[in-house]
Order: sequence, then C-alpha cells, then structure tokens
Amino acid sequence: MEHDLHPVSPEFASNTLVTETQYQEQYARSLSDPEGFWSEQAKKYLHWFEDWEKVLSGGFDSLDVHWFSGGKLNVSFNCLDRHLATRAEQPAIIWEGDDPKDSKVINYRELHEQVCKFANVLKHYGVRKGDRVSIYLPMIPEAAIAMLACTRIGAVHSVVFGGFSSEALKTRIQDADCQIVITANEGIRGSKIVPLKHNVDTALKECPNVRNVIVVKRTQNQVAWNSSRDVWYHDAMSQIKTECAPAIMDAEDPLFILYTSGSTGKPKGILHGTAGYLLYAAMTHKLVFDYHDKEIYWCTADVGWITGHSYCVYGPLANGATTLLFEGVPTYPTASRFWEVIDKHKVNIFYTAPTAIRALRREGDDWVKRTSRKSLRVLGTVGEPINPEAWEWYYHIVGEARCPIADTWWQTETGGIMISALPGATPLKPGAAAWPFFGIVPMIIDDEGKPVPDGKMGKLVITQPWPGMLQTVYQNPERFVNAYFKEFPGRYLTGDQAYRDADGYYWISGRSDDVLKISGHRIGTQEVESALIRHQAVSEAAVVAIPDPIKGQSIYAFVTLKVGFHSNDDLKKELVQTVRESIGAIAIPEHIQFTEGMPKTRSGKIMRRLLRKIANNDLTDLGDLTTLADPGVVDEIIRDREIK
Ligand code: 7RM
Repeated sequence: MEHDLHPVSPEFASNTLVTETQYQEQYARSLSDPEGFWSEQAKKYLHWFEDWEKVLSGGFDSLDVHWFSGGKLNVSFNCLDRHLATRAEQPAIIWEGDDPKDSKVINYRELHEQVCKFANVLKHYGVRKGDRVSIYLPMIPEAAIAMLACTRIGAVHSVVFGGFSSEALKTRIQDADCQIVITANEGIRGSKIVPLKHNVDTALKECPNVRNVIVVKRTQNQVAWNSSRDVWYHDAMSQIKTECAPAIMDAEDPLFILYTSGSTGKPKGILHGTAGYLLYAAMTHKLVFDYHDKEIYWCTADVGWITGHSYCVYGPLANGATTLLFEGVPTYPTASRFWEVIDKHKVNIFYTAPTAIRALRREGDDWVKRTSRKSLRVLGTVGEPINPEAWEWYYHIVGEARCPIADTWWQTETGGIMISALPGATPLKPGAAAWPFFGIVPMIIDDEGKPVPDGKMGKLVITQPWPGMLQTVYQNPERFVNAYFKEFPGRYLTGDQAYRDADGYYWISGRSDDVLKISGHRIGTQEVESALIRHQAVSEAAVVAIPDPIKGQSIYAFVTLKVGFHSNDDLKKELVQTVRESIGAIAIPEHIQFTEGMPKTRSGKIMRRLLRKIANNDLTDLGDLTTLADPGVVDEIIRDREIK
C-alpha cells in the first residue's frame, strides 16, 4: 500500500524531546540493554522511597515477569507531593463541565489536599491496604481524587464506566469483592441525566459485602437514601484531617483492576501493578505527546476506560502536567464544543478517538473553522484504526496541517501506548500507528506462529515484557495464561491483525478475535449474546460486527426464538432493552434478524464466518457449506438479511 509521508511543517519539525535519529538509537539501546535503559528511565520519571533490587526478572517463557522488585514508592506521592515544591499553584486539573458555563481549576496544592482528605475518608470507612474500591463516577474531579486517594493508602481501585448498567456494575463489584462504592447521585452528559446512584442501589441488592456507598452530589435532584450505608462525599470531607502520609508500596503491589472484554466469557479484570505501570504511563505521556512544562493537555477519554486511567490521570499527573477533564460530549451544545474548549483553555495537546473525529467531520467544517485552535500543537488518536478521510480531516481542518498526529495503538492490557509516532520525530503515514515505543518488540506471525514477511497481514504479538504490561487477570491466573500466552507460548498475543511495511511502520487493521470496537468501546460478541439469551423468548443468539461509518463497527445480531414465541417489532425493542440492562447502551445491536435456525457445523458450532458475510451482504464465496448440519437454513438467512 502506498501512502504519502506527511512531513511535519517546519515550525513543529522536531519533537524537542527526541529526534528521529535519537529514536532509532534509543530504541536499539532499549532492546540491547533493557535493564540499563529502564533503570535510567525509572530514576528520571519516578520518585522512589527505596531503590529496586532488580529491574527486570523472568520473561514470557516462564511467565514470571517482575519489574523493579524490591523498590518502594507511592503513586499519589509521585503524582502530587513531589510537585508541590515547584508547582503548587499550577493547575493540575482543569475541569470543563457538561454545561459550557461550568468549569473549574484545581491546582496541585488543592488536589494534594483533596486527595489526602479523601484518603482519610476511605480509611475512616475501613479501607485498608489491598482492599478493592469500586468507583462509578461521571467525569468530575472527584473521579481522579478517588483514584489517587486509593493509591495513597494502597487500596486497589476498580473504576466502572458510568455508561455501564447496574447489572454490569454488579458483576464487577462481585468479581473484585469491593466493599466500598464511590458514586454520584446523578451524572450529566449532553444535558441528559445518568441515574448513577439508582444503578448502584440496584446493583447492591446482590452485593452483600458492600459496607458503604460514598456519594458525590453532582446535581440538586433527590435520590433514594439508605442512611446506614450511604454517605455524602461533602459531609465526609467536611470534618476530616488534611494530613495523610502516603503508604509505602512495593513496586509490584497491585494498583488497579480494570475490566475489559475478551472473545469469550465475562469481562476480564485486568490487574496493573504500581511501579511498572506508572513509569510506562508517565514516559509514554511525555514522549508521545511531546509534553512540555506548563502546557495544557486534554485527553477526551472517560476515566472508566484505560485511556482515562493512563492519559487523563496517571501519566499527566506523574509528569506534573495540567490535565483537562471533560464531563460532556463532543456535540453538546453544538458540534463546535471540542474546538471551543480548546480555545477557552488554550489547549496545546489534544487526544481523542477516531469515532469522535468522524462524527464531527460529518457535521461540516464550519463548526471547526469558526474557532481559532491556534494553541494546538500536537494531536492524537486512540481506540481503533483511523481511516484516511478522518485522518486527513483531523490533520488539515482541525490541525491546519501544522500539528503532527500520534495514532496510538495500545490496549487495556498494555497499560500504555505501544506503537505510535513520536510527533515531530516520526514522518507520518496516515492510518499507520507507525513505530514501536522504546522497549516494545512487536512481531507479525501467521497461524503457525511463524513471522510473516513485511507487507503481509498476520497476528500481532509482542515478544518481550515491558513495564506497563498487565500483571495478571484478577483472581484468574489461568485465564491470564490462556488468553494471552497459550496459543503462541513465549509471546503476548494482542488479538489484533496487522502488517509491517518496508519502512517498519505498523498498520493495525482490527481484531482477529470476537472482540468488537464500537465507537472505540471494547465489547465481546459473547457478552452481547449472553445478554440476548437472558430474554425468555430467545433460544440462541449470534452476534457479528458490520462496518459503521461513524462508530467504526456496529452490532448485527441473529436470533432464534423458542417455540411459541413470534418475532415482531415489540420483541426487538425488548431485546434492545435487555442488552441495555445487562451491559449498557454502548452494546445495543443496530440490527436484529430473527431466523428459524443457525448455520451450525455437525459438531454444533455456529458458523460465525458465514453469518458475518451475510450480515455484511457479502455473498460472493460463502465458502464450504458442506460441513453444515442443515445447509437449508442458509437460504432463509440470506433472504431475510437486513442489509441488501
Ligand atoms: C486504548 C484502547 C484495545 C483495542 C486494540 C485494537 C484497538 C486501539 C488503536 C486500535 C488501531 C489504534 N484499549 N485499537 N488503538 N486499533 N489503531 N491506534 O483502546 O483495551 O479498549 O482496546 O483497540 O483492536 O486491541 S482497549
């Protein structure tokens, strides 16, 4: 595939932190001497109470990877205390509310104080080192405060995206056995109310181990109250002391759990550790975004996702940056919102998802052009491949061809950015995630595990450990091994398909497993199928992805009904509601096709490959159907397909 290299315009021609040559040299060094390399970085980026004994031990063959063992540190100390001497009055968080009239600035001194106080609140409610705390909040400063307060006392947070349903929240609280939940009475997004506390109440009917719910008052509306369990955040904060010594944590102590979807079963609780994760988040934030002191940095992700953890909170705050947290949506009150916020707060670095770029591009250039955006210096994208049209629009219209774009490929499991241009140092190719970050060794292999030549698509694996990698799947070490290391022993399997071009650029095309990316949100087909099957009328469900011009992908569900049930529009609505209740609105199928039967092999496996083709109206070469138990169902499914 031939693409133009987009050289960066002269005024931004170099990343002042690394040049192209330095990248090549340092990358080579990071592979030839990983211990020396990471030891230097760990000293540069983090404050340690005690040095480590060994930078890296173990590897992917024995699967006993350890980073910085013996080292002692505290994440909140690294994100707050150590900055106080030089930047106490510098904004740490700029909060932009859903309503454009609502914003506030919290400097490092204030954030430190709030975090210490809330850490004391957590202690007061019995939270101890190692305990798990569930955080189900909107994008308000209290979300970052709650996360940092957990790290201050060594509690392990599990943030649950506010768009998830009470059912999804319940399973996450149960799996991590959280005893405290932090929420808000309500959230507000795009002027719509999100009933967070109500969802918590519903979830907790089946979570007997939760002692207390700490509730931030985000709106003036009343919510149901259980006075033996529920506590107002502002009440708890009003009479609590301000001093809270940071817990001395081991480098490998657990930091947080974040649930993410896989191709099978329930979402996995990805467990990240303390030192390796924080170092990797900080360093990638600094170098990938070319962050300079005093700059205003904005990542539009929600803290409910890994991007929000690493690039709204931990990476930027570890670097003493000013991070903008946005509560709202890109199109409220108008499609100019992002660009207005950039002008209002003089944002220099802007990081968002391709789905948002596509949605705003559709609204027309005028919404962008009526704003200045002259503060912008670097742009980033994450979450899914970016198509060339969206890339060009972002580059030319939003960035006026003067801001390099970092197309950052990474995953919940990787903790931080793995493959990305270093803006200004890497010549850009629209649609390519470009080069691996320091210490990252990607490889593209075929189904047998053999490396494929450049230009050929294959499975993307990572062959060497890196500091940001997940430690395990919480309470499920077997699943950790099975999901990531079983098929190709000794290599971390990403689940993505990609190829490498002759210039060493990686082009990620999407998942090679049953994981979907819908508006950048990661959802497993099996989760949606399980949700559909919960409805009493449903006998079987098979979910596949179809391309969507804005969302990237959307869900097409094939459903067979139990005897005695009949397909109609009301039933479709009920099925949509069932998915909304078990997962959340992000997982709702765009299309539901009722069928008399599923195309199954004689061993009873649904032939998803075939359903995917039919859903996509791609009827050329349906492949070998002779292994089907009942080839007759195929004609009916083709006849009734929704997209023709
Ligand atoms: C950060 C995040 C991970 C999956 C990953 C890919 C896809 C993410 C890109 C991308 C192409 C990108 N974590 N993905 N970034 N695909 N180009 N720049 O999204 O755990 O929620 O999802 O997202 O498929 O495996 S995630």
